[in-house]
Amino acid sequence: MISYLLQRKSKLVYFCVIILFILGLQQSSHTELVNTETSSEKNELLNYLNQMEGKGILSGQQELYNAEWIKTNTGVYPAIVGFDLYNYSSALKLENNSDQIEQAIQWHKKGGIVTFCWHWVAPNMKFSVHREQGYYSKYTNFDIAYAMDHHHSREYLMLLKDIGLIADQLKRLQVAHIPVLFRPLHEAEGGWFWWGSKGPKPAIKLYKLLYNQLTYKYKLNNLIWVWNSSSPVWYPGDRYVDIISYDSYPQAGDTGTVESEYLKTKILGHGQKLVAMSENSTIPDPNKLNESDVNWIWFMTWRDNFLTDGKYNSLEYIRMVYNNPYVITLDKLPNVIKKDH
Ligand SMILES: *[C@@H]1O[C@H](CO)[C@@H](O)[C@H](O)[C@H]1NC(C)=O
Ligand SMILES: *[C@@H]1O[C@H](CO)[C@@H](O)[C@H](O)[C@H]1NC(C)=O
Ligand SMILES: *[C@@H]1O[C@H](CO)[C@@H](O)[C@H](O)[C@H]1NC(C)=O
Ligand SMILES: CC(=O)N[C@H]1CO[C@H](CO)[C@@H](O)[C@@H]1O
Repeated sequence: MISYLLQRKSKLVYFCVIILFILGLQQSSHTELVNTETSSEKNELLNYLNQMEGKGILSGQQELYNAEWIKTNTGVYPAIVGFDLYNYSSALKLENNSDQIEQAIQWHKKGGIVTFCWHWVAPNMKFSVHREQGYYSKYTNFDIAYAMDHHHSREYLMLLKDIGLIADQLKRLQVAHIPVLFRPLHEAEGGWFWWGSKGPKPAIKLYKLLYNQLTYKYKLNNLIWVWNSSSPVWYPGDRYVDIISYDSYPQAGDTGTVESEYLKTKILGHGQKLVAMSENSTIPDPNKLNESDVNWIWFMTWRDNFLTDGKYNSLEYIRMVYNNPYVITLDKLPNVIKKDH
């Protein structure tokens, strides 16, 4: 009998712990800054995102010209525009022939939020016909595991050099007081990009190298670090990540809230990290999001056909989304983000 009671009791305790955990998830969702020496712009943006959790979803679109398409077709701009450091990869030998930084500055002057990913062309890509797609594992023999285990190797030094080039570019944004939602080494766990091709260990090592170099060597304090994986084995750790994101490519036209991935991602950050849908084909229905406890902080539709082909998102649906009260568009961003510098 006593043991029966004890059993009952321990079940009750167990139950309470779970409830407390769930409550904790809802109450304490508050992203601590991973890097303490941060710019005030970064703090303000992160504070704003924390405030908005569960109250709305920020709209995002990859590429400024696609954001212009949204303005033309819906009457409003998205809150976030996504850019790519791709063309600054040293292997492309473009000698700074990219205007993504200029475009980002222009977007910030309009009051918008900036996010960057980096389709990092493997630094040893030379005269291959596939050089321009040298971020795919299948087009490069760059061995990230070897590089990360041999700090005197040519490969490792190449990585350091590329990180330096990127730092120069990101520094231009820091000088212009622009906080950046920075999402490097995205989709690592897919394995289709070279930084993920040798499994989680070297990918995490590279992510930490990137973090430490940009933060401590190059003193960048305007980056909000966004990690793209909901898998625990790929997670670099709370100290290196501000926001966790999931890239969602559902069946065309599936407007669900993607709840299970949301929960997985939320638990990975111990309930403490904001969760974003960093790439998105079909946009989740804001009305369903408002009714649910699925609090993606932003969505970002990938470029061109994902936005405009009418299959992933019909024009009528895009108009509904962008004019929905739950969706934060550029005109709804507070003045604190829209500072003129
Ligand atoms: C990279 O540069 C090429 C050539 O200038 C341009 O067509 C392309 O849009 C650029 N891509 C990105 C992501 O900046
Ligand atoms: C590329 O841009 C960086 C940062 O603005 C600059 O330091 C560097 O000299 C440029 N390189 C060339 C070849 O123009
Ligand atoms: C969310 O739904 C509630 C209940 O239907 C509604 O009152 C509220 O206006 C909605 N909020 C937004 C921001 O859409
Ligand atoms: C975490 C996370 O979201 N990881 C995702 C990153 O993107 C790839 C490709 O979309 C997904 O497969 C991962 O699950």
